[in-house]
Amino acid sequence: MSDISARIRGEFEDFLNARIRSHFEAGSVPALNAPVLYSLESPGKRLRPVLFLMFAGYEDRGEERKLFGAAALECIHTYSLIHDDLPCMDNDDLRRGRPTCHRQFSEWAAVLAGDALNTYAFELLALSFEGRADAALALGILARLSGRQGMVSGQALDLLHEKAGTPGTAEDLARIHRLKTAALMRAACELGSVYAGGTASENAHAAEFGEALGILFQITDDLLDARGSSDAGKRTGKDQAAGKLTYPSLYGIEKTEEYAASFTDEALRLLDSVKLPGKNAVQYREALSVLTRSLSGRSR
Ligand code: GRG
Repeated sequence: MSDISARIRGEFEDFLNARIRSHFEAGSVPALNAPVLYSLESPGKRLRPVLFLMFAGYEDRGEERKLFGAAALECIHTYSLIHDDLPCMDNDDLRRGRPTCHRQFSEWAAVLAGDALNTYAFELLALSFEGRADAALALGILARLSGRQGMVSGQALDLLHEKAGTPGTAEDLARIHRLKTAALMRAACELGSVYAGGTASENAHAAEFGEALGILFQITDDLLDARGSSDAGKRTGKDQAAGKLTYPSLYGIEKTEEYAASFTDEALRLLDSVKLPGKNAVQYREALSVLTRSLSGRSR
């Protein structure tokens, strides 16, 4: 991680642990606060908020509205992890190196924590864009890409193949990756660009880069699981045991590595055409290039 990514991540983390904690607690009930904050504050890479902030031209801690927007993305991501870990889905005991939400609390608490985070994300995005003419555009992007035109549909297709044992094709796999994982990364970059007042074409370029990065991210996640080399605080070798449709299961490890290399090139090519606003633009472009190239070789 580059210095500037680490700085943004640290500042976002502080915002989450102080401002978001007190904001959430102020309007909620203790039964919900505990599982929500346990999951939200557990150590994640904060990739989606960092992407949003870079595309929004984030400069410093004083920019609370940008940080609210970034937190909206982390809330959607955290809800998806909580629900994905439930016994009826992936049935995981460990997440981010800690017991999963339903293990630490209960299934009902985990379902409700996910529900609360899902809706809270829209509350935060509304705060972020309050008073702006493009607020409805922003809310619509997050709703679509986290829902029926993105993550939830991707999860449904993924589980259909896994649970029903329906054999999947290369097209099915590409679609699942694009919807389940890449859609939220797309939303992060696109919403950042919208926040910065990007034109329709600038927003589209940001979205395309985010999607390519997300696809690359999922392929490398599958590779880590297949190689059993993840230290990401979760079990590995799980995909194969569950009969999941993944790049390694469809193409084998070597071919998957070739795909990862070509998606890296594709994401870097798309990065050349994005507009990054603000005084940190040059550093952000370099940081995004480092991030893209490091995904193929990552260990977490
Ligand atoms: C339950 C509606 C619903 C959706 C679940 C995102 C997702 C969809 C499931 C998670 C399954 C999974 C492990 C997907 C791989 C890609 C991914 C999102 C990994 C986790 O993201 P990281 O590595 O996590 O950014 P951290 O913990 O760093 O935030």
